Amino acid sequence: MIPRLRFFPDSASSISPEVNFFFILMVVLCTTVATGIAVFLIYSAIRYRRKGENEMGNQRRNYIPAEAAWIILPFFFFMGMFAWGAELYFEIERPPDNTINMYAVGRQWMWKIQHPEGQREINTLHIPVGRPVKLIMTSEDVIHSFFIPAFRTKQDVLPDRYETTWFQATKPGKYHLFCAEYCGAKHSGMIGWVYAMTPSDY
Ligand SMILES: [Cu+2]
Repeated sequence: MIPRLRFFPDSASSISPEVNFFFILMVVLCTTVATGIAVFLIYSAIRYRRKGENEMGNQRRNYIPAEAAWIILPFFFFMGMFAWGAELYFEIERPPDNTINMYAVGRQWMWKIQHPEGQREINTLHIPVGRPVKLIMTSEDVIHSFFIPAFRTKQDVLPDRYETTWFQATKPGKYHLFCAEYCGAKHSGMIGWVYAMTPSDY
């Protein structure tokens, strides 16, 4: 049987639907504009090609409406995308006030997690669904990156400083946790699981 082709990882956090939507919009908009330019370029090259030895170019200068249109329209489209992207970025970067704070330390080659109640775990992270969780992270050695694709969250983790990230799981399940910054020989083994649990199980 052919496995079903999947374009997106699971979508399981409060921000992931908007990130998906924004991503699709960017792809559609950029593909449309790039295709439009390519088609117009090819059409013009054929339509206005030099047809004989003696043919001289006939330049039309300063056709203001067309020039204004291709400056102003894309400007508003792309500024709109920028504004939306910035708004989404702030939402992703700024944790809400009522987070559960946990600690994560990256080292070659594992993730060490500590819960506020003191429990520790390695390469696994258990969180309750429906509550925002903030991770306060650092690294013991080199740069790592804490990446949970299903939550659409990725944060570089640096030695000698603290980084934070936050997420709120919306669906119970088991999700991949990766290190997304090449950090040495066993970088590919620096993986784990996030268990999003119903509050009663948690
Ligand atoms: Cu790493």
